[in-house]
Amino acid sequence: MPQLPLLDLEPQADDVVGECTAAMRASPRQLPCKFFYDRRGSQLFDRICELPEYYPTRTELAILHEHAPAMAARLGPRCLLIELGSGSSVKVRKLLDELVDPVGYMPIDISREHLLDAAGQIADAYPELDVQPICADYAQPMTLPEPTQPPQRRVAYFPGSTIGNLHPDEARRFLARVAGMVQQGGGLLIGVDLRKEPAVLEAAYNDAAGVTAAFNLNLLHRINREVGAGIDVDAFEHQAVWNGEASRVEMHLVARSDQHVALNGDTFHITVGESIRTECSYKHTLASFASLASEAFEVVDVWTDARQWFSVQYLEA
Ligand code: AVJ
Repeated sequence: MPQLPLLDLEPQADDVVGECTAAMRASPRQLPCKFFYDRRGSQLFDRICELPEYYPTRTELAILHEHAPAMAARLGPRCLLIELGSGSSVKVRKLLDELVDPVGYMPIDISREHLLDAAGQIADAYPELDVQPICADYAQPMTLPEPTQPPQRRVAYFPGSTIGNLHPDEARRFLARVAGMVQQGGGLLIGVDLRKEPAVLEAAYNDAAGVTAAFNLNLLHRINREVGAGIDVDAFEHQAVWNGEASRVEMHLVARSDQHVALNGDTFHITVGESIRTECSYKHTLASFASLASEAFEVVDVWTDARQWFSVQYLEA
């Protein structure tokens, strides 16, 4: 495997205790969903993606599979592709297979080991491609390095509908930052989950096999493991509800009995039936997303599946 030139922007390690304590003080009580993904949580998430009820991953992959040539044509020749939160760099391959003379691929991920591993595999599979891994938190502002060859256009790639985890004002700020990153005339290829029947949505976040429940409860296990919080995890129950007014699926952990959660010197009293909100997953319509993005980007192409359950969209800055 070739040695890749890692650009290490030394992302700050997450302050799990501090952030969780602060979030628990909020009303309604909440915990940050980014903390789902420790080793165990990431394994559970991989299993979620395989569940029959969890349609987003397979639907997005099918859209990519069918429309990668059209997407590549839209991105044009000699583009620089910047992936935000590249993980194992699996979805990008369909695109790389179709792109014409891309000048580079910059995967950005917070997990150094995962990043180097995935970037090495991409470099092996695409020997002509200039691969520049960047270890950074893509949610934080950063200055990107210049690619070795001048690109025709910079395009950020943000699959997986991760944008759904951002509240609308956070999403607008995020999109504005991405627009700055790709510069005028640059683009964003983004996976956006769409609004659909509540029963379908609730099943996707409350599967029969209980994998999503385990994923949700793992957040409490993680806090116990990392800070010795002594939370009685069995006293909480997974719940996923569609909030139509806010257009989001919410995941909660509901107390089965009165609980005291000690964190960082604070004690939180949770009464039976009360809940801690652990995730919001916003579902957009094509119109609502275009309007959410409109300060930073114009939607120029949308690819969806036959049921219009998921979309991959090309936005221009
Ligand atoms: C990773 C944000 C796309 O919201 O569908 C899956 C995370 N949570 N099941 C989503 C998740 C519960 C997922 N995203």
